[in-house]
Amino acid sequence: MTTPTDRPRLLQLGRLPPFLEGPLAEGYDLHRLADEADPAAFLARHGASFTGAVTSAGVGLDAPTLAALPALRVVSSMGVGLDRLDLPSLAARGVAVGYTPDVLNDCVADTAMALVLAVARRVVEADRFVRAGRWAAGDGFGLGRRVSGAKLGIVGLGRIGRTIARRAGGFDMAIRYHSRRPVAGVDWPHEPSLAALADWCDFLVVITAGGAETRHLVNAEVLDALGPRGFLVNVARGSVVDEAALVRALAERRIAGAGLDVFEDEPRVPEALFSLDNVVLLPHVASATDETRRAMAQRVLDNLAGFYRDGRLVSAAS
Ligand code: NAP
Ligand code: 8YV
Repeated sequence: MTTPTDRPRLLQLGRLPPFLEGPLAEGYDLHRLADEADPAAFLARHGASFTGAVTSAGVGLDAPTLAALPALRVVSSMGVGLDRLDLPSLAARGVAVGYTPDVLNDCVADTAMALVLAVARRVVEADRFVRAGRWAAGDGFGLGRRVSGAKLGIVGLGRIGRTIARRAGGFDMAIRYHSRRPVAGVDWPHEPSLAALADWCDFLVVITAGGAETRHLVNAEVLDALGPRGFLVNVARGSVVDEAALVRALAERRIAGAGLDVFEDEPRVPEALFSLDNVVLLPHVASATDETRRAMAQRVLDNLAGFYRDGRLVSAAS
């Protein structure tokens, strides 16, 4: 049942935190698609009444939903990744797209460093060892690998990649990076070949954009170049790494270990990883702090407010 209102009518796709849903429901005529028993039937009847959609990086806006929203003028997405938004189709329709860059750089970079330290110093494995009573039983735990002064390769020196590099500098790490083009104004050496970067480094941290262009950028060849003393950390998108090749490389100890925040078919994680002690697995939480998620939520609201005020978003994806 829908009732006319002066407030712009917004369609909510997927779950959003209460500190975003609350203000959205106050400022807009918000409708959650997930509340509908038959979302397709709902959209067929009411799709034309929505001028805005609010979503998140992990949910995006799929083609059937976009087609069912003929009056859509703005999409506001919580997150920086744009791989689940069809930007060319949205642009062709004249739909403005807002997202939340920069406000999450610090926390995602912190998580990348947490994974570097966790896999190298075997933090999670050591915790399991203590809880299982093995320390008390007199078992030996063995040695980890030194992080300070080690070599860090960054795949994607964008906003977050640069933030990771600065943190790694604090650990006296040597830094090189790979991206399609060298980044102007930075001193870290650019490595045009990803395999060569993997061969050079001790830790390969992946923080490129997702999507078709970066699919399986980190493949079996890159993992073999990383080698049995190299660690992979992925805080970008699961699609950037050939996950089947990664599972094989980890199981066969052809790489030393991996710290993974993202997976190819989230929230499904390959079961073969569960029994490996050389991996640390996170449920896509790199930006998930109270402070950062609130800042992201605020940017979602600011993008919508700007658009409905004068057509200008604070952070427009173009
Ligand atoms: P950004 O500033 O746009 O940086 C993206 C970087 O990826 C650029 O350095 C870009 O350089 C590089 N890149 C793009 N395509 C490439 C390719 N084919 N080969 C090599 N490098 C490529 O983005 P950001 O804000 O740092 O965010 C990066 C990504 O992190 C997001 O798109 C998102 O998917 C992911 N992310 C994940 C989480 C999480 O919770 N795990 C949180 C936030 C973001 P060139 O264009 O020069 O190649
Ligand atoms: C979150 C992310 O998963 O920003 C991104 O691209 O992957 C993460 O910050 C998500 O968008 C939270 O809504």
